[in-house]
Amino acid sequence: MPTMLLRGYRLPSDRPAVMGIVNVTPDSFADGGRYLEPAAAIAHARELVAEGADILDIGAESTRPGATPVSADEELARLLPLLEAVLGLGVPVSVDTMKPQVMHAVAARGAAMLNDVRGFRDAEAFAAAVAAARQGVGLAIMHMAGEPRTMQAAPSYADVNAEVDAWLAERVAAFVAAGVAPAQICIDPGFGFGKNLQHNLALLRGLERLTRHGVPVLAGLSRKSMLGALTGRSDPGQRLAASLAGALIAVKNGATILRVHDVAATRDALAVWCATRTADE
Ligand code: HH2
Repeated sequence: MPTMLLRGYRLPSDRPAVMGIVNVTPDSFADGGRYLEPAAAIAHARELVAEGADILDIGAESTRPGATPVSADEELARLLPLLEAVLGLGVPVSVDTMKPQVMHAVAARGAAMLNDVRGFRDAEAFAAAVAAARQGVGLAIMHMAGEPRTMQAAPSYADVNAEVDAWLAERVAAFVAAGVAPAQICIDPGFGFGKNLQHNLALLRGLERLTRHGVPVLAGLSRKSMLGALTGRSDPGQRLAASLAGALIAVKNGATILRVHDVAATRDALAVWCATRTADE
């Protein structure tokens, strides 16, 4: 299993890694407002680590369609106290941000990974990511068609798997050409980001294609609306069973990092999966 080196940390290579989500936002789709107070967010992060998170992903700006944009100053005001508090929990900390200014600031303060849903597609974000990678920071490159506010308007692809694959391959090649080690990179097809249900299902079915780039594949399906559409559950909090099913399908199809809200349940599901797979899987 390809693994990642993140500022002195190494993700497990004998089982898929679990990335626990901590959102300090008023409006995230699944947990908006729950952990806006720093103390609540810190307590939640501790809980996720105790449940077996291998990495934490902290975010201060919701990416859901129609979410209110946040200034870099506001984003940092939410992130920095949390980052400082969770750096001592013994797991690498990823920061989910689209802003170069935030990338520079959190890398300087010890973040071990930058996770950009825009895939560092602008020159400034790319430069910030390369500079951070020189300090050992890992990069999660996600595919998103368009921009968060409008991405779900009318997503359209001739061949979603081929297009997402080609886009991610180009991003990996650009980072490697800029001197970033493949062990510091993971790629993510971006479930729900500029994709309709059929696109999401095609990507999940065809995930293995992305493993050919030799870097870990990260999958974020947890509580997403595609699972609501499949189960008829409009409340994201009611999508645990669907999330676990999605996580295991992603793992079976090659994902080695799972971005999830429900760490303990995901670790349990993975324990069963790991115990029953054959040596060549
Ligand atoms: N999904 C969300 C946010 N960031 N990053 C990666 N790499 N992959 C994902 O699938 C992904 C992501 C959306 O989930 P969440 O953080 O729970 O919601 P919101 O963006 O509303 O805060």
